[in-house]
Amino acid sequence: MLRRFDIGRTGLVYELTEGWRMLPDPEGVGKAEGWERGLPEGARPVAVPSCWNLELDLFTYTGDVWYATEFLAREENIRLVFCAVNNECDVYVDGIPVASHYGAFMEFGVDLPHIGVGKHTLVLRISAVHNMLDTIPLERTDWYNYGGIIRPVEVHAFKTAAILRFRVKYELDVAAKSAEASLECDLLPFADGVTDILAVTLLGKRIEKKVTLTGGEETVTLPLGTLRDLDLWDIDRGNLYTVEVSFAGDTLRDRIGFREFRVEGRQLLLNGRPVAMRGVNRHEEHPAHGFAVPADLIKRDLDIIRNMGCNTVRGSHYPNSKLTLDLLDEMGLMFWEEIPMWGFKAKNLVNEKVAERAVRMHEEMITRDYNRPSIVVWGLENEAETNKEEARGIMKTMHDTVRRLDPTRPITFTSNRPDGELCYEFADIISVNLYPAWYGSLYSDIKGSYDAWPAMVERIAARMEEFGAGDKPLMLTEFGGAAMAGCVDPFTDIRWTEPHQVKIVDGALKHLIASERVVGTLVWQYADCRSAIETTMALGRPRGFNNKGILTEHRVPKQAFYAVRDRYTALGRDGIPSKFDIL
Ligand code: ADA
Repeated sequence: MLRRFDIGRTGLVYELTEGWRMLPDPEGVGKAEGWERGLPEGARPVAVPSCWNLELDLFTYTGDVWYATEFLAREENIRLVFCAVNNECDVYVDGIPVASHYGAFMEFGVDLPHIGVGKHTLVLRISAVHNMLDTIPLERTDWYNYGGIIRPVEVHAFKTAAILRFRVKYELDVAAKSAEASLECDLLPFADGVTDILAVTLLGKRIEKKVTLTGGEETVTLPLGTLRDLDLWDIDRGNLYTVEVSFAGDTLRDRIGFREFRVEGRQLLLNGRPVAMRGVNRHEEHPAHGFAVPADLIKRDLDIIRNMGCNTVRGSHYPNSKLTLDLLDEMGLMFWEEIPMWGFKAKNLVNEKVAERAVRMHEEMITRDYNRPSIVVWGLENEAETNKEEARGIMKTMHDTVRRLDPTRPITFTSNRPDGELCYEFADIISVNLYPAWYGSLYSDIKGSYDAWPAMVERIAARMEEFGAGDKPLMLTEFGGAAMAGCVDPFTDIRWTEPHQVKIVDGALKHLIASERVVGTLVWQYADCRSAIETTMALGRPRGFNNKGILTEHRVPKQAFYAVRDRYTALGRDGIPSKFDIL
């Protein structure tokens, strides 16, 4: 299944799932031996999408792996869309290098003009080697970086031009339920001087403009006028509208939703009403599938999350699949999207390659997802050394990039060093991750107690004031503790037991929900996930897993799940506690 709706392409579009073979290349001989023209004996059949670290002999392998298959071009011009490849890859078509791409979780397209109708070979060299200097993510993360073609490969076919994508931009008048809208469309001609009518259909209206394309890719803007009688997108109300664009024999559809999400003083407003983000952090991962999580499991995750009373999901720590976003849009769940920049130190933050890669990742993420009503905030990074002067340069660059590409959505990043934070000015919403009663090193003077939160919030708020961010909204975006499923001990304060996890998570929610200063709580984490080997060694991760899930990796609830569900479902769907709520 490509999407949850028909994207309407006139030319053939299909997912390239058949005929794949793969071959690890630990010695790096593939290029010298000409594997780009076809894989030698020994290549094994493989399903795509998939993760090679789930093959038993490749459980910890990160080096080069080659993949090959054939595709059928039913038109003269083809665009291959790689929904995500982890991490670095070279793409060869009919033995010729056509593209290279860096960065997992990011979609990229490869245009093959005039490739000609018929069968063609496709070969990829993929490497999932990460380091501790300039890769995003670094080698050390708290998730497992499964290598492979982790999301589908799509084949799109065109006659004379391609509608690559479009963005619908609008100014919403919430009270009047109307919007002043325009469309920005990226077009790619496959011949010189393609002239045709660019036509947009939305809400029964058809708007046209004559367009002539002379060179390469071009962005065309079209005013859509005032759109009236809109059913707004909102929490639990996935009101979506289909936009259809056609040009030069190609058609493309996307869905949009109209909503206003903004920051006003210390509050978050959705369609003019104060809301609090209540949710979980979710890795798009499963031990049997790695990152190639199947559609039914994604749907199940989101059903569980909504039934738990959440109105928000944080896509920690990377852009999620298009299918996940389709479902979030439909279900009326708010989403936080970020790039996989995790735990960067000062020396990484001043590295030029890191800055260049981070900017490109933000561009790719926003290019793919601009139209998504469910995405309400962009996250710049997670837990970097933003208390050091060295962080300010890259944080400003990333902030300015995101703001330029999307002036409408608030920007945030997560800080785990609120005492000395130097980058609050690059966030519209202040997001803090803290693990009292679990790690306990930060704020150690008030550590250990499950009731430390009111004092901690006061202290964070005081520091925000001091750093000029006193009037910004504050969210607690990670807190929690680990439990081994089924581990129950009569002495409930013992680490790794389920009751101990309940005390930590429930204790946090009790205080944070009651705090007028805090407008968001995101529990770490939705489900247990496999961790990186380096983190397992450094931080102690029994089973090699991050066990802070309130469900197991197989989505079996732990006791903490019920505690979170009770806290969240007691709130209205806007997440705001009633004044009469008693702790
Ligand atoms: C951090 C990080 C998470 C996870 C968590 C933990 O806050 O952002 O990805 O590693 O700590 O479990 O320690």
